[in-house]
Amino acid sequence: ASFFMPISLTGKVVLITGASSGIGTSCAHYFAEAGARIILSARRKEKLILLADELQQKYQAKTLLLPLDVQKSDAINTSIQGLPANWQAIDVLINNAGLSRGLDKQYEAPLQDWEEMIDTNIKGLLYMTRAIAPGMIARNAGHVINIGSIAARYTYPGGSVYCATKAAVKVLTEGLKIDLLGTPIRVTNIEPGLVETDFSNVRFRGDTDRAKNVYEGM
Ligand code: NDP
Ligand code: 8X3
Repeated sequence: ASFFMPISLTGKVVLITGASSGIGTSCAHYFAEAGARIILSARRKEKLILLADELQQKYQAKTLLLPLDVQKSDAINTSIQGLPANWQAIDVLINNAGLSRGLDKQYEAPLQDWEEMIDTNIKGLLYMTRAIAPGMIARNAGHVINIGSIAARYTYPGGSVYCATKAAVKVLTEGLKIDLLGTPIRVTNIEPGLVETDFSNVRFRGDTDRAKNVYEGM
C-alpha cells in the first residue's frame, strides 16, 4: 500500500504490541514500508517470527522480537530495560494489544472474562506506557498511539465491560496528553470501527461461524 507520509520514519524505532495479528500486523506493514525499525511484541513468538521474515523480504525491514504478555508488569519492565542499546530509543509506542471476551449480560458474565479484558486493555496499556514514556521524555521525542475503539462511544448489548475498557483508553489518552503538556511528546487515540480480524474469534473462543457473522453484510 502507498500512503501519504509527511514526516520521515526512516530508521525510527516503533514498538507495536499485539503485532502477531490483525490491526497490529497491518501497522507493522505500514511502518516497515515507511522505513521504520520495528519492535514486534505479542505473546505468540512463532507468529512474530513469521511476520519478521515477511517484513524483511517485502521491505528489507529491520525488526526485533519482544515476546511478552502485557498483563505482566515485571516482565514488561525487564524486557524494556533489556533492549539492545540501538533499540532503546523508542520513537513510537503503539498500544494495540487488546481483546474482548464474550457478549454476556453484566449480571451473568464470567468474572474471568472481565479480568482478562481489564488486565489487557487497561492495565496492559498503562504498564507499557509507564515503562516507555519516561525514555521519551528524557530524549525529548516520542509519540504514544493508543488503539481505542468506537466501542468507547457506543455501548452495545453484552459489550459493557469491553466498551468500558475502551472508554478507559479514551480517558487515559486524554490524561497522558495533559500530563505531557509542555513536552514535544505526542499522544493519540485511534478509534477504529468494525475491522475483520481475529477479534471476534477471540471474543467467541474459536466459534468461527459466530465470529464471521459479526461482519456479515459489512
Ligand atoms: P486480533 O485478535 O486480531 O489481535 C489482537 C492482538 O493483541 C494479537 O496480536 C494478540 O497477540 C494481542 N494480545 C492480546 N492479549 C495480549 C496480551 N495479554 N499480551 C500481549 N499481546 C496481547 O484483534 P484486532 O487486531 O482487531 O485488535 C487489536 C486492537 O484493536 C485491540 O485493542 C482491539 O480492542 C482494537 N479494536 C479492534 C476492532 C475490531 O473491530 N477488530 C475495532 C476497534 C478496536 P497474542 O495473542 O499473540 O498475544
Ligand atoms: C471493536 C469494535 O464494535 O466489535 O472495538 O466492539 S466492536
